[in-house]
Amino acid sequence: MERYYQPEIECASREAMIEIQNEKLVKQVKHVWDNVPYCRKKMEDAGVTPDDIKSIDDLHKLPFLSKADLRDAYPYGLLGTPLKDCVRIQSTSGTTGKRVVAFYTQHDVDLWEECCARAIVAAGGTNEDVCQVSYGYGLFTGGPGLNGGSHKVGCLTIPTSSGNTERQIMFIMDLSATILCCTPSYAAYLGESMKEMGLGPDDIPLKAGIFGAEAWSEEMRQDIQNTLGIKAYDIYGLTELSGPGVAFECSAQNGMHINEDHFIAEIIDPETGEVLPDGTQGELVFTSLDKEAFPLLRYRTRDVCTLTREKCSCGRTHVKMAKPKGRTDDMLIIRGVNVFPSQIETVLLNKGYPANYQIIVDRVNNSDTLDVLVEMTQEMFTDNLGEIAARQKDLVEGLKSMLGIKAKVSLVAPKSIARSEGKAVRVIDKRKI
Ligand code: DLL
Repeated sequence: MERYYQPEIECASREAMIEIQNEKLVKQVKHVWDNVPYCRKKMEDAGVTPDDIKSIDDLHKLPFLSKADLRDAYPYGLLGTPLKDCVRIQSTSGTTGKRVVAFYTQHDVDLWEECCARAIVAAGGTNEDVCQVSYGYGLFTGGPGLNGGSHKVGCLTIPTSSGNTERQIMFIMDLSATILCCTPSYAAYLGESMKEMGLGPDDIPLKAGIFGAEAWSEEMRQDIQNTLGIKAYDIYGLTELSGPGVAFECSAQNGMHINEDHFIAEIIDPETGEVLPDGTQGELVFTSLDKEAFPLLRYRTRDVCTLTREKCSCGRTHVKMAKPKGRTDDMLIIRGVNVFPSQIETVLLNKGYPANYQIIVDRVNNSDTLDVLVEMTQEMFTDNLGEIAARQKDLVEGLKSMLGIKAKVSLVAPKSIARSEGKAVRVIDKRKI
């Protein structure tokens, strides 16, 4: 039987949800206008005042907020409350530019943890579960978010944080962890390490995993599920909006319910900014409805995906987002063709390779090159050059039919590509160096 953390909200009728959103949006726009001069100026420039926003139908009138705005306003420019009312910050890694620092009041932390609790219950979690949180703790939101959610559900929480794989496995086995929370790439690595220790799916006490923070394919889900003997659920979020738990998967495992009582989602054309209908692929934009300290209106995530309102078998009514295909800024343009790393992953996993690969893009003689390093499994590993050549040819053909362009494939020895304990770095774009 499907269980919910907050059934009255998670299964609310569409009409009830629209009413909640209308009321919260009007209040939130006024909050931003009154307390965030940076955004008030943007609204004034766009010729909009809070009086123009009477319901969610007026959302499109508000200007977008982008990562560039967050950088401009760093560190305090988007604060919606006095600093003395804030109790926490979290921050992004800043690998693609200046760090984003997000602020939280206690109310904001509570909402965030509630969203994570919904995700844990949707994955079957109860107060009888032992939940191992192997996302990094610290400035990254993964550890703190799932930790808070796990407490709210009443699970026994094991805050291992990321890394130290042997210790992770020791805790899973000794304390009979039933739920594992970490990035999918780390889950795959834990699975690989357990297999090497002779542990099969039936020996591992885990029953569910809550994996997110990076794009992962359906094929990778199957792989992790089979190795660990669990159901693997996707979870999505970003620091700017709180962290994990903006959206999460249910028993249907085919898309993530967005916590619509806290976040309104829109899909836009990244070029024109036009709002696109459900089912159309575009850039995901979020409006946070009741965050106090960091209240973002129409924030452009740069994540590419689709939304659907089809009835879900789990009984939840919130809109679902498909697995993000990647980010508009992750999208590689190779010889004019758009390539998402997740498409490459799909080809590799479908052909029985592990999710250990590296994509190297370069420009040689004014032409883009795409090199894919693919790790062989121990069973495939051979010194028979003919066999390797045949495998490489098969992969080149598979990639050509998925991407429409030719890639060079190199098969490499098992364990030769560095494993990640957090978000995996799959792409090296030398054109940018
Ligand atoms: O990654 C929050 C998080 C932690 C989500 C743990 C899930 C689990 P940031 O570091 O700010 O926050 O990175 C946010 O990561 O815009 C997406 O591009 C990507 N991302 C997050 N979850 C998913 C997912 C956390 N399930 C950025 N699938 C987002 C694909 C994801 N991409």
